Amino acid sequence: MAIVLIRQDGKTASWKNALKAKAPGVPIYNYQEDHPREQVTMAIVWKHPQGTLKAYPNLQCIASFGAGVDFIFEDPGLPGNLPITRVVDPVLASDMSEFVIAQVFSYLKHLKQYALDQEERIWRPKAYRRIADEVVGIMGMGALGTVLARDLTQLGFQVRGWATSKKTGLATPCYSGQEALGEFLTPVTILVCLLPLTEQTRGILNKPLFSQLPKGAFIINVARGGHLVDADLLEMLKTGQLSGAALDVFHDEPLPKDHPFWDLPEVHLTPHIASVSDQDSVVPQLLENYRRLQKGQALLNVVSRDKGY
Ligand code: OXD
Repeated sequence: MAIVLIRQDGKTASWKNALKAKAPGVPIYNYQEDHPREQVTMAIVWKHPQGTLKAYPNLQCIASFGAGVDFIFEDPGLPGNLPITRVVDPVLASDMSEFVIAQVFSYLKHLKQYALDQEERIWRPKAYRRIADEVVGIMGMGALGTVLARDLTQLGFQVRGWATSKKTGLATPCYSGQEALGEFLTPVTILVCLLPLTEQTRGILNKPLFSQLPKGAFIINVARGGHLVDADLLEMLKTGQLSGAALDVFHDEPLPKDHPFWDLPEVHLTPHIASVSDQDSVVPQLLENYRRLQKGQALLNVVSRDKGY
């Protein structure tokens, strides 16, 4: 039994070292080195080149290095019926919450605008906005969304959630399904997308949805670029239906140099860094699943192939 690591972002060596440090006896390979493919039972992947998984005849599990698994389901060469696992990690959730809260405050307190004004030596106070007046709507009330909802509520924001399917036992009011989307959106001044990317949610951040928000609402997308219809956002910013957006994820990453988002002061761009898997926290759960696989035990954090997350 062995593990192969498949990612193309130059971080394989540090992940391999971190895994090896905790499990010195486990054979762990970078997919680009010479290795006995028939020994590999677990592939840990992040945006792997499509088709690479087919080279492992004895694979028993595919694990994502992160919370998202959309790129795994997009691989036409995905071997059928193997369990797919994702990372569910309190550090990933609290990092995400911190990042979104930073964007919320930056928007509310006009910090980007003041930074731009400073460059031009312009003294231009803007209308003050208070936490208590803001309704934050969180689309996606899973492991990340529920932590964000809790933290924003503690800060005094009015918070509501929306999920594609019914959720029970949440501390935050949560709307579910297409039929409740309008009611959910009506008072939302700041909309955060934390949904998994599936066929159901692709392109969900579109003109019909934006039109149901109050005029001047702000969008934060920290989920996937595929949720957003870029042209619709551009149009809604132009008409003033939306006052701005904080975008951490894009259809193509890095965002192409000629994309119109780069030139808009009301768009706050970050390079997919909202929350990044922390090795200290994630390595133990990846190895725990490898051990479970060896013992034939049920794996942790298995995703549903039907739902796509
Ligand atoms: C993830 C991500 O899915 O970083 O973990 O986007």
